Amino acid sequence: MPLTQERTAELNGLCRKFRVDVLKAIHGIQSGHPGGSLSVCEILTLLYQEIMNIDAEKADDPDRDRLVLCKGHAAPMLYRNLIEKGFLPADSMSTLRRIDSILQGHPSNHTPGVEMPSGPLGIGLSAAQGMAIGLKLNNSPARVYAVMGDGELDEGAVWEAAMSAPKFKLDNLTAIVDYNKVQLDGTTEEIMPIRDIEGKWRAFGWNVIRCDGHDLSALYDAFEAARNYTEGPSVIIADTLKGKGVSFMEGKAAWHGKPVSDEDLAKALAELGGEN
Ligand SMILES: Cc1ncc(C[n+]2csc(CCOP(=O)(O)OP(=O)(O)O)c2C)c(N)n1
Repeated sequence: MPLTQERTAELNGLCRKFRVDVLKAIHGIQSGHPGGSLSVCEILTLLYQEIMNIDAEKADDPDRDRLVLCKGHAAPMLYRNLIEKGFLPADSMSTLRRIDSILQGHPSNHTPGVEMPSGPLGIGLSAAQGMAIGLKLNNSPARVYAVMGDGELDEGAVWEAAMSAPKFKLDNLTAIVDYNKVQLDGTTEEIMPIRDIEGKWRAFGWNVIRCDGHDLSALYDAFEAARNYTEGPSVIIADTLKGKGVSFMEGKAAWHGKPVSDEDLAKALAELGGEN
């Protein structure tokens, strides 16, 4: 069943609200990563608010779905989603990156709902693969999602995991590449050209699905296609825009990790639909 128009509109509304809250939190502490948090918004929101089988009341359910945010610097968007699902207190966004806060700059396993600490790029897919193997050994129906950045694909360890997941026929594992074509201080083309991104994953034995990573219904169909593929792991190459939703941040490496000033916040909120 495709996503209904009504539900798509609700989820788009949540995405707008989450973008506002994430920018406010980054502005509040004057540090963090706006660009990659905004580009992964629809991917994380659709997974957490619609697709994944998770419940804060049964946080230890062995059959819960798991998500590894391999690009850990986008933690604010993860936290905002976990708040919405009831894993974290509603007012916790304002504690982002503060000493003793449960919301650190990168995901920590002290934070309810976080399945895997991350920050160092390149390790998340291996962790997700381990979870997927364990779940299969236990005959669990749970699925594992690994959300990566395209700059992260520069890391060799990604390709070790990419090579072994098809060997273990991990049809319960879906990798998503937030393909925004920008990394920390330049474009992916400048820093380390990925060239044929689809062909590379295919050559490693993955089922490759390509879609617009800001179009919720296209993303939903991509996740359905991944669920229906039973020969092995799937990867969704989601075309996105770094800084999506805020015109002066879009496509700009400068907004990878940059504090949001008072003026920036005011302009961004005006574009995103004003106050929350
Ligand atoms: C092993 C490792 N090397 C370097 C960094 C520093 N770093 C943080 S984010 C980033 C760029 C990541 O680019 P991408 O994966 O495309 O993220 P996105 O554009 O989606 O934010 C780098 C180099 C890191 N976190 N880990």
